[in-house]
Amino acid sequence: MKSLKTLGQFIIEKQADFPYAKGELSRLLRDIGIAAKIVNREINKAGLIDDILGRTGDTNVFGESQKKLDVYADEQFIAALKSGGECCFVASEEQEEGIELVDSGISKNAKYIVCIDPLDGSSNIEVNVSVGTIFSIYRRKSAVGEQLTQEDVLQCGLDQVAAGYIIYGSSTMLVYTTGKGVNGFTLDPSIGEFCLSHPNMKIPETGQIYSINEGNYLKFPQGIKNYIKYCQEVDPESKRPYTSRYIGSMVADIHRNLLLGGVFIYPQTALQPNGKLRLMYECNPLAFIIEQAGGKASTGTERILEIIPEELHQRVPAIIGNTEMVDKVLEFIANSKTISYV
Ligand code: AHM
Ligand code: MG
Repeated sequence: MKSLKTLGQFIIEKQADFPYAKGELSRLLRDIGIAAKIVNREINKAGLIDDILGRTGDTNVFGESQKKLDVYADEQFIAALKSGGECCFVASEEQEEGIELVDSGISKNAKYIVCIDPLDGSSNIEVNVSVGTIFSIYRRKSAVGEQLTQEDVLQCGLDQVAAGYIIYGSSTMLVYTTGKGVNGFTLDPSIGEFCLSHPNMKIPETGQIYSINEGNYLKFPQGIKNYIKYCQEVDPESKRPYTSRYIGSMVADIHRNLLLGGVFIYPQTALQPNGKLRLMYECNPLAFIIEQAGGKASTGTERILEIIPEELHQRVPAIIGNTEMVDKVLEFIANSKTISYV
């Protein structure tokens, strides 16, 4: 019988792969894993507790109403990063301004910056459908002791030293990369540990799943409309029509496509010229993971990981999946000549 390898054991074993001070990034990843378990516990009992489930009445920086679990997850991850002492700055989807932690005693020598969406897919919480946490880790560019700068906070996706997601689904999984492949860990609730279940994850080279909110069809650019029609055509040789699968939780949609092959698309629309999804804590970390698994991530015109961010909550269109399918979408976009929405 094979022995279980826990996330903690795996991180320590892989420390040698880290380019910088090894123990610090390990501790940071471990802290995120612990907060994930706490959040998972609350999500699992969400339907039971009126006080936890439901709206707080507050709105987040985008004017969207926040559910209590969003707020809870935000608090848990920030508290874990604060008390862990390895993170000097955290940017969260739920906070308009990033939070500097350098002054909080234990973090005064911290070298890492974390961008996090504490609970993504929040419209799915109340209906018992998978939600996720997405995180991205950078190393500060300025020296410890100096004032943090824009260059520390707004780094491009290629500078990520690690990224990951937690999917709170039929089982809870943590999937992460430090730039040397992707590994997935499933939470074993009986021992309360994430255990290595999906070593060296690779996205299949071909896929037959497309994931897009087709309700917005009329507002999509022509190239995306044409691609959707292509997916629906009957062509046994290319196994079309493809299957449409859209959960509305980006983590869950990307996770499924990572395992089965597929493309996730959230394009710009007539109403949202930059799409809906955020670069720093949604698209960049998932792009890093999918590229590390052998796939591709583009806005339609550029590689997501190469974008130089201008602001923390920047939005970008996203086309993420196995390379063959992403390339096909890009071909349709390039051939549609205009970005016309008609
Ligand atoms: P959120 O951060 O408010 O939860 O929004 C992000 C989510 C993604 O997980 C998902 O892919 C997308 O919004 C779904 O949006 P839509 O309902 O417009 O299809
Ligand atoms: Mg989100």
